[in-house]
Amino acid sequence: EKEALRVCVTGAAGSIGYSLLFMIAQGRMFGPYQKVILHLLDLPTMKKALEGVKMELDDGAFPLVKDIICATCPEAGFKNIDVALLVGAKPRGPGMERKDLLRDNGNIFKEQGEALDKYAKKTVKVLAVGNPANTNALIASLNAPSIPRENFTALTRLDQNRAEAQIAHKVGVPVENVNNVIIWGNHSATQYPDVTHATITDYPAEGFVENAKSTLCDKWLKETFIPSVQKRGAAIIAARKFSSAASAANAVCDHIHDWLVGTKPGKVVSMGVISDGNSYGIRSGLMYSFPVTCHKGTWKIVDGYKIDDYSKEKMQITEKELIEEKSQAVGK
Ligand code: NAX
Repeated sequence: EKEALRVCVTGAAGSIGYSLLFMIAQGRMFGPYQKVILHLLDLPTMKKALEGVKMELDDGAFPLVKDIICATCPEAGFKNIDVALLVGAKPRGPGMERKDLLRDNGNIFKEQGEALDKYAKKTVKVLAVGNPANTNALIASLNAPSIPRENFTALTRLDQNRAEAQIAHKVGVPVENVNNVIIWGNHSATQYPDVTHATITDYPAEGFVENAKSTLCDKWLKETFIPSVQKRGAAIIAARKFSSAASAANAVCDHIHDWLVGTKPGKVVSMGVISDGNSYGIRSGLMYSFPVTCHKGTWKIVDGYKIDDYSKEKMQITEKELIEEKSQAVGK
């Protein structure tokens, strides 16, 4: 039997945590044979609520869950963990500016980076979900110098899933037939959802390629598709009065599954990863979302896509925002 993986979910008493923990327990993240020890981390004020979540997880009688640990400090939460899902963050309150959020959550991710450095396994795989996710991942990484920078990532898979679903609806194919839509840059309204390199397979009718081309016309892509992917989070809040939770948890499972297990041949996914300065002209040292392929816990940026002028401009707008966030967060 494989050894159980220790997986920490921060913000485990929050909305995303509530969906995510059950998906992990069901095997959605690591497959049907991999046992897990769940570390539930939240603030001390949420101690009681955490115990409630643990009670419900117990009541699921999940064969894959070997143990559940409730923690209200990063030491206990991160002790010896293999995977860190950094969901817990302060939500943006009324009247709060993006830079206030950056400061408050920056402090959380600094503290968590330091704690990962001290207590987690050196091979720990880290995913930042709490916003601003990209810069939070970067801050955590900078504060965990003994863990490879490649082990820190940010979630843009929800954006990719949203984009692929919208394309599938528009052209009328099952969603699994749409692949390789790329999310470039920041998980924010400046992100660039790019269909230039996407593929749509198994057209339902002859001549569908032509139909798809006219359906996915430039005007629709630029004026409807791109803004609606960029603002999908806000649309969910407007409709549900709460931010995306189950769809975010689902995307977290996709991200970690593909990273640890590997992407299928020919399949490209988007992840916020550290830029190396050699890819698509993006400045090095930013946590930028790129197209990647993964193999057993490693990722590689897919090189060689031809970038047109429109895409280049969009990729630079979101790069600029990440440079600004970085300079506010770490002063460089
Ligand atoms: P909730 O407010 O429901 O839950 C957050 C939980 O985090 C709370 O239980 C809180 O006590 C806890 N928390 C706060 N500070 C903590 C700390 N220092 N250590 C441990 N726990 C802490 O928010 P939820 O809806 O679950 O969303 C969580 C985060 O995900 C938010 O920052 C949100 O903006 C972000 N999102 C990111 C997405 C992405 O694609 N990257 C999409 C979904 C979501 O909007």
